[in-house]
Amino acid sequence: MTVDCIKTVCPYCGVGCGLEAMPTAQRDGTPGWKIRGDRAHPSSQGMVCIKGATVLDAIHQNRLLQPLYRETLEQTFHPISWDEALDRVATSIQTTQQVFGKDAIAVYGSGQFQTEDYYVAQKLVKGCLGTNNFDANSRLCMSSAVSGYIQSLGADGPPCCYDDLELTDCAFLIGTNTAECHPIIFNRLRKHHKANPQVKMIVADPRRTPTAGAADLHLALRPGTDIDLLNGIGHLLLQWGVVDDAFIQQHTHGFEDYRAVLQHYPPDVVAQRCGIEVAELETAALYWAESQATLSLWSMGVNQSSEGTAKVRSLINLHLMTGMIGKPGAGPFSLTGQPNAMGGREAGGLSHLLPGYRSVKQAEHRHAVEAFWNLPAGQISPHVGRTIWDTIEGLETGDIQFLWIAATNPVVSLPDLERVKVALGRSPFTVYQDAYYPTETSSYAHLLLPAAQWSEKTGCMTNSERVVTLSQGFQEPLGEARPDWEIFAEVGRRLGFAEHFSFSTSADVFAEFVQLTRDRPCAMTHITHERLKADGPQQWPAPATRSDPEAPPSTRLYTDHRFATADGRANFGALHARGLAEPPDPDFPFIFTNGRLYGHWHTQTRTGHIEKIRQMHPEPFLEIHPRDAAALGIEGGDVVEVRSRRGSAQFPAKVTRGIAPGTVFAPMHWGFLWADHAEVNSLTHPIDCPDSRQPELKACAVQVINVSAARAAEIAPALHTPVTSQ
Ligand SMILES: Nc1nc2c(c(=O)[nH]1)N[C@H]1C(S)=C(S)[C@@H](COP(=O)(O)OP(=O)(O)OC[C@H]3O[C@@H](n4cnc5c(=O)[nH]c(N)nc54)[C@H](O)[C@@H]3O)O[C@H]1N2
Ligand SMILES: Nc1nc2c(c(=O)[nH]1)N[C@H]1C(S)=C(S)[C@@H](COP(=O)(O)OP(=O)(O)OC[C@H]3O[C@@H](n4cnc5c(=O)[nH]c(N)nc54)[C@H](O)[C@@H]3O)O[C@H]1N2
Ligand code: SF4
Ligand SMILES: [Mo]
Repeated sequence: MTVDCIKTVCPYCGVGCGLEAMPTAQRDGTPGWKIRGDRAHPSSQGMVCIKGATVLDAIHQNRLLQPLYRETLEQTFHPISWDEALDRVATSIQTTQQVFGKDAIAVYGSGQFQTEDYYVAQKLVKGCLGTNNFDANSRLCMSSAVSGYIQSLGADGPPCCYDDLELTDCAFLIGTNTAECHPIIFNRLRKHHKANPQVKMIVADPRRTPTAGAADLHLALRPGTDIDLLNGIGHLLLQWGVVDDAFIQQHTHGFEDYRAVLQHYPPDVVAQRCGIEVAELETAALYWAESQATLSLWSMGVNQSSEGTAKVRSLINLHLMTGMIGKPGAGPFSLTGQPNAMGGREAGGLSHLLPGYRSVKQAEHRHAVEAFWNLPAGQISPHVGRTIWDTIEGLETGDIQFLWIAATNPVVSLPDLERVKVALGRSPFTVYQDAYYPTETSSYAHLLLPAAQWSEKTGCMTNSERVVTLSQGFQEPLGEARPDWEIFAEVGRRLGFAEHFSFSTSADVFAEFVQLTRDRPCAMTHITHERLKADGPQQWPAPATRSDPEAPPSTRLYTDHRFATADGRANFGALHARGLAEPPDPDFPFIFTNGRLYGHWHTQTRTGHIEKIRQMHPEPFLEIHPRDAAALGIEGGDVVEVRSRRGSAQFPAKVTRGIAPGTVFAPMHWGFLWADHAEVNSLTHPIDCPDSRQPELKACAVQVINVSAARAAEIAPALHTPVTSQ
């Protein structure tokens, strides 16, 4: 029998490239699979980067194959049956509820869930268990974009599409290293830029990244000065009269207050605060002024900030002032980090959200969802649940007694790691559901549940341009691994909610979920697994499902300039720059920032096992400007110690003009399983944006110490060959 190729989607970044799995015979004759880009996929048109191309290489290594349990963290794990594992989870939830109350339970999920996993978890936690303590790692990633869109435009949802990459005449990239982190989006933009010399590309990033290297103008701003920069551009546009008066009058609120704020951002003040030249600022404003269609792209340099929401809104302000939204080639476009952080937002996967872009704070939203779930009125709590950092604090105080972590590795990715480790060490019961073992987080868990992963389960993922693709499974889960949604549903059944979790396939789950999107901004009632298989990827919102049949097509949002607010007008934000939560000072004189490398994915559970990628990025490093290096007597390759008020880490120095003086950078990928003492998050702090509650992972104040040659040998970060589990 011949097996056709199976269409699926890349499980790494939010570009959401289409992949095809092709059956093939391996060298020893056994059947296997190989991966290639799906030319028919509208978002990626057959392209893939190194991560997508090598994804199959890491699926079989270091997997968690069966449930493992231990009474205390000091003990070693022993295998238990699924039946016993699920009973333990259900019993522990019941006991916790009875003794400590509903809100003593917390669940921490991930933008690497499929939409079905997210949805079943929301129904279980926010519906059946009656606590909103479900948060996801998107809190560390996209939550500032979510709150910025909601406050400015009335609803979440990136308004642009990837075709805009080829239609823009000015691409403004701020706080995003698109070339390394969203490579296929960057490829599309770069081709357009190269073919059309009049098209401008501006990159605002403290580092000279490969993205910045391709730009016409690189604004190497000081970390945390984005609002100064954006208001500085606004000031000049206003001064030059580059303002769409008709758009502002008919479609917005709050321009006068914004105009008043802009008066405080004259070029000389802004340039000085940002650490750039006045001429550079003027050039950036000029490119905006000359453009008929400006497209802004942003990611973590903007979102991961104690003023993340204000940064997002300040960027959207520029688009509202110039009317650059809802038209081809223009608009504010957040690049989603994880492959399904978008689906997570649709399914309500943060502690203040409910499915269908609803909010736990709105009574009519709660009632609609309670009724749909066939739960008593008042079952969903009106209180915003704990963010993941609130949960860490809850472990410290004893308010959280049961913690369930899935598809994320917080013992690498949360800020202030030493504090996180101590808090997790105190957790009475931690369940950890992951595909791999060991990970840094498995060291802090009592019960490990083996999760089936990409290629072994079928479900939906939504990419940055609102395109939903079916990620089809094509091989059996390894060992006893099970899909996340099935595990949540099974626990729900054991807790007495048999009828609520009677799904037999993920297609059933999806069919139920999409009903909750009816007439919502993320309307996708027309999408089913069947349709995705037959017709390929689908974008939302879909006109066919709207009550208004005259509704414009869904490729771009707000083409009619009616925004998702009560009166249809967008809101300017009158926002001043506050700067970093922990600015440098004489004791901690450097700003430490951090980020990603092209080949590695986060905490390396997959990419750390791929030889080609390991060779590409053999070790962690600290980028430091030659001026700072000279002052400290540091030469390339010297081991330096970086200390913050919370912890320290050591890295070989990489002396480079690619980083702004006064700022140092290290990659985030090396947790304690991969190198000794090179964890960036031992340095970072958890202070967050008051609106989005997203922590300022991108900046903290540090000292940089040149470790003498003698000590260097002693403390050089020993690289680990990954431990093989089974
Ligand atoms: N290769 C690879 N690709 C990935 C991922 C991965 O792990 N590896 N992860 C995915 C995920 S989940 C995400 S969220 C995205 C992240 O994608 P990006 O946001 O592009 O990645 P980062 O490297 O974290 O940060 C981007 C840039 O922000 C800059 N920056 C730091 N502070 C500031 C500031 O104050 N202002 C400005 N303007 N810039 C600043 C940094 O110098 C850095 O170059 O990537 C996705 N894609
Ligand atoms: N300092 C600093 N810290 C950061 C960031 C930063 O820029 N700087 N970025 C933040 C951001 S934007 C993000 S998104 C996070 C990412 O941080 P994490 O989410 O902690 O990183 P990952 O390595 O992607 O972890 C995903 C886990 O899910 C597992 N997994 C894969 N597929 C499945 C599946 O189908 N089911 C289950 N159950 N498990 C699966 C993998 O084995 C892995 O352990 O890091 C955040 N932390
Ligand atoms: S760009 Fe992102 S989605 Fe596309 S292949 Fe690379 S990692 Fe996968
Ligand atoms: Mo992310």
